[in-house]
Amino acid sequence: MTAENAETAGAPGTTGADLVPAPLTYTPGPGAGPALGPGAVLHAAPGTEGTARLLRAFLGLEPSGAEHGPRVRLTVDPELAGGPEAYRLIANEDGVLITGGGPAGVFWGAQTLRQLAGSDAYRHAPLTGREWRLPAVTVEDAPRFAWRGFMLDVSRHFLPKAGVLRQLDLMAAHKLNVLHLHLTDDQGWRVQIDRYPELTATGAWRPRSRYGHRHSPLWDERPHGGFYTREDLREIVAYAAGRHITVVPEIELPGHSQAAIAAYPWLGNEGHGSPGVWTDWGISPHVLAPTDEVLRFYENVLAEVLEIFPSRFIHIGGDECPKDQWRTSPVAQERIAREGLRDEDGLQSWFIRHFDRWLSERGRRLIGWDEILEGGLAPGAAVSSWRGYEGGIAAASAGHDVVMCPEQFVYLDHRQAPGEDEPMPVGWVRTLRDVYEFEPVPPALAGQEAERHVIGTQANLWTELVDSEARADYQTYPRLCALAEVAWSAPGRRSWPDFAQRMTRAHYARLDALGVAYRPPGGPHP
Ligand code: TNX
Repeated sequence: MTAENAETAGAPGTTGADLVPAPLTYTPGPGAGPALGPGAVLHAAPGTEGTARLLRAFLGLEPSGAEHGPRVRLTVDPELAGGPEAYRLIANEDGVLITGGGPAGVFWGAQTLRQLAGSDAYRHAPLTGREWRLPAVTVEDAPRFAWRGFMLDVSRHFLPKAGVLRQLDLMAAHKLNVLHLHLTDDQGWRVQIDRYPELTATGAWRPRSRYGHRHSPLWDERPHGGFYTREDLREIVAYAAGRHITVVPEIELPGHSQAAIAAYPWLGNEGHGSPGVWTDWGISPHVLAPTDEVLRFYENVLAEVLEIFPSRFIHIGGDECPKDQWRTSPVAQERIAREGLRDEDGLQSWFIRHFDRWLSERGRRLIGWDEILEGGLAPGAAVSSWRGYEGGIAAASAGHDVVMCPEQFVYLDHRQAPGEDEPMPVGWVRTLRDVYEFEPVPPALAGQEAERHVIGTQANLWTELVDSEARADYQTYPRLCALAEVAWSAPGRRSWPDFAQRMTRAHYARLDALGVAYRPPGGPHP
């Protein structure tokens, strides 16, 4: 190893080269590393051409290099230990060989190569003519969890398509593979549905926002809104697929549905009229009526959603379902009696069971927030456990898949330091270290048969208070870097001091090059 390489490669025995997330193993040497010039040859096995294209763009490699000099080779070996997302990267004087268990593994290996090349490989400007000196190294790597997610709430504040594509690039750089898009809520419906144009004509717009007190910056008289067309969403899905990321859409029901009810008041309960799109925060009292017409409506909505999103999981929300309107509604009470349900909890679970069945019949799987446990979990349902571990433990123990995302650790709308100058007025503090030290498998499940039902974890960015891309960046980074390591790296590779050092030595520079408006380690005003 040359002295120059030693700096980036890290000391043997550490996680090496300041990679984030930390790989399974990192073995320096032997000999010198490659220098990749613009003419470096890039061979891509079938299925890895997309990764090759992106690598060329990251490193400014010419489309067809001369037949001499170091090579980058991308290959697939289905026998590689660790599954389709695993990879092995060997860098030596001859070049770089990335072997993936599948095309996804090759893609994650390419992300590691980009980190090895240094922060300049994250700049947007074309870098033609640049030579990249890489350390000599063998990296063996595989993800801990299959679901490594980021949830983005585009309902409370709309994020235009370009912003979503940019977030996908950032996720890919961190080996995250699930974008959970929270597309509907009380404050806005963001997905175009051909059959029901009012959902976006009316439901995508609110006249003002009322957060906090009259003088708060998020108490305004400005209209807010926007939505994605089918074409926008198809583009997002394809862009994600090119980065081995699955987009899981969320269509909320039966609560958090005021925007839909504003568009089609008959979706709501009798006597409550058109509530308009909600301009407030918190839990709206409006809830879907338990009628056959409402079920048909959401089947038709979901049918269009399935045409756009090929993901196996479809999120139907299910959280914070307000039940007061049902208590006084003759239609709801009649439904409870007719179906032999115990109470309003049973009614909530009646909705979820219906869509669990409906999605299963179409080869998809339902996932919902942990409130879907209330009144009995639908047979095929998976659970996003957000109110703590308990819902997740109950679901996993009953044989249901779980994504652990407790608000006590991974809520990105919570402030990241107690200081007065933190921009978020939310009271709870979840520091970078809190996120880093989050363990998705609680002791109650560790070593148990049910542990395998913890399929992963995700961080959730709720955007009641996040009204710009810069704010979204600030809330999300660097905490999503920590979550990425929680989701990807083996527990034995995780160490807070080591992570903090890798961040300072190398990773903040990568985020800088990417133009991410992250929270600086010293706080908002260093
Ligand atoms: C609870 S988490 C909610 C969201 C809010 C969030 C704010 C969940 C499933 N429901 O509607 O945005 O708290 O932290």
